[in-house]
Amino acid sequence: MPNASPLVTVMMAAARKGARVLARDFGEVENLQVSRKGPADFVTAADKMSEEKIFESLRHDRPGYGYLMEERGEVGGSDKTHRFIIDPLDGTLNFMHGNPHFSISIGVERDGELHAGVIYDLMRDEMFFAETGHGAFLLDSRGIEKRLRVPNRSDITECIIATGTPWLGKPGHAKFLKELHKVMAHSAGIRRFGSAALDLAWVAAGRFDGFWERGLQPWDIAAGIVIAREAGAIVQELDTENPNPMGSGDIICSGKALLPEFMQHLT
Ligand code: 2AM
Ligand code: CA
Repeated sequence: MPNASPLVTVMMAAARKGARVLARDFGEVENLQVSRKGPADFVTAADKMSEEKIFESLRHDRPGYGYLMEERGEVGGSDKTHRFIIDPLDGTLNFMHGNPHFSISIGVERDGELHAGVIYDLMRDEMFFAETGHGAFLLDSRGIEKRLRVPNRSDITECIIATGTPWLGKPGHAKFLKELHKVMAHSAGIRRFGSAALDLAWVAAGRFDGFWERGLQPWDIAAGIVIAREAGAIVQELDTENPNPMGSGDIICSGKALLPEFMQHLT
């Protein structure tokens, strides 16, 4: 991994430990589908165990760093300059239904700014990683590492746009339908795959040209923001253009040339 710094290497190692838990438990999910209770409790346990393994690994390698984790919440550290932001299973609903599209996302802040991120797609054995100022990379299942650069398409009619739809109990269904209506009328196609972390990584990889979603949590997007940015994408808050969408969780991301038209369809 010639392009991974010691810190990123530590984050990758932690992600692989969480992935071992998820890979084992994903194999069980299919059997559980048929039980009356369904796999929900089992999946919650897999989520928590993945997080424990990641936490244990990072705490060993970087003692003192702080944490924000989906399951455990905030854990303070003696080192006030670093904080890991962890989603131990992004795409839980896919995992629960036996759909092999989910990931582990680990971001790290330095002095309150997003600094580095890794997103691991364990079913495809694809490790996306980036560190501010050093570029974004994909280490693939053959062990080949390649630099990611977003293709700078400007014509939305040639673009695949990813999104996340609000689900049961989440506000904003009507607003989302208006946005979807506009974007699908102008773009080549819409995708909704269910892991916001991977959506951002896939924009970085040029598999999607843009992504927007509202109401996400910091752990869904922390790592993906760094990866997409380092691949040359613009990431910002929807509506305000604030460069840090972690507060509201309303995010838009695309190549620079596409952004003005893309944004126009979301207002
Ligand atoms: P999660 O799997 O960690 O929950 C997809 O729209 C994004 O929203 C995913 O990153 C997913 O992260 C998050 N999400 C949170 N609650 C969800 C739900 N009930 N259904 C679908 N996605 C959800
Ligand atoms: Ca998530």
